[in-house]
Amino acid sequence: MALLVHLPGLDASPWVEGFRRALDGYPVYGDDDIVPRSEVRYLFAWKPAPDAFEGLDNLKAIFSLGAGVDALLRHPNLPDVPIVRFVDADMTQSMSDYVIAQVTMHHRLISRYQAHQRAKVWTQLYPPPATDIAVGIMGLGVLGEDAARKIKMLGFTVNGWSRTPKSIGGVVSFAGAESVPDFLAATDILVNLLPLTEETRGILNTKTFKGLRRGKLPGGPVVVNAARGGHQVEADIVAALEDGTLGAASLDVFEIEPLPKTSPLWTLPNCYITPHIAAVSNEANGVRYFSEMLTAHERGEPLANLVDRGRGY
Ligand code: NDP
Ligand code: OXD
Repeated sequence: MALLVHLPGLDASPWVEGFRRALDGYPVYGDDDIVPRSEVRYLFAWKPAPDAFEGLDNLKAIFSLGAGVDALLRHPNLPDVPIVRFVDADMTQSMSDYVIAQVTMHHRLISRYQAHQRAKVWTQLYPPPATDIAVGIMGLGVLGEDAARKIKMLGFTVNGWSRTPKSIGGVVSFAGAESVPDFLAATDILVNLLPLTEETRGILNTKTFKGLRRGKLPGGPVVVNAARGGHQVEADIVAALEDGTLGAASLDVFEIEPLPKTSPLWTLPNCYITPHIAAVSNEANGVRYFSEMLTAHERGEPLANLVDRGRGY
């Protein structure tokens, strides 16, 4: 029996040491160790390498460092074992913080005041009341639901779009592909918190942007993407920011990460870039969560927060 920590491209040592402390005697290996691969029962992973699963013949479960499991599900040699994704109150709070920061920044026209400040212009612009502005959240799962509730508490009108209908206090629920036009037509600030699946890839495109409500938010509708770069068609975002289809965009994730220096997104004045930090997995919480999961599973208890491979999230 053993746990293998496989985090290519990241510094895995704090996680390996954390798991060793928390699991007290249970064998924990990192990729740099000589790993007895047939003894590995649990794999803790993020963006697995092509040979990540080779020789793991006794694997019982995969633990995902991230809430999103698209990189795992894309792996051509993914073994048929349960996948547990990371669900964590601090991560949820961080994502809601990020969404609140972007939504309130765009609502209060801070982007326009920044341009005025650079030009030393004193012009009073009046943002509409929050109640007149509708925030549309795509994805009402663990992260989207919390963000929706908190944005609602700030006074905004909140629309939510999901696969199945939801009942979240004061949030207008739109469900399924057929409801997209109505959802967009009622939305000024579009926030994406969907998982990346075959159905959601490329969803942030010209057609979507043109479907958003115009006339309420000075400068035009806004898109906030904190989910995955694969959701956005970056050429369409650039064009929409340049021709006024979008007033602004806040992007935390990109088609290619790190965002290449040649990307025009870097220099567009109405594009707000952060380097995939909206909600980073907290190491102490992650070690506790997955150690407890592993220990309970070894006692014969069921795993929680399992990925549904059929749905893709
Ligand atoms: P969940 O699995 O809890 O929620 C997913 C939501 O998306 C559900 O409401 C689901 O609907 C909805 N959904 C899925 N497919 C569709 C579809 N085809 N049409 C409409 N709705 C759909 O995910 P989380 O909230 O935990 O995380 C969301 C994503 O956020 C992650 O997958 C990850 O990519 C991203 N993320 C980004 C981070 C960052 O730092 N930038 C950090 C953490 C996560 P239903 O409820 O009906 O099933
Ligand atoms: C995640 C992420 O999916 O950080 O958790 O992107």
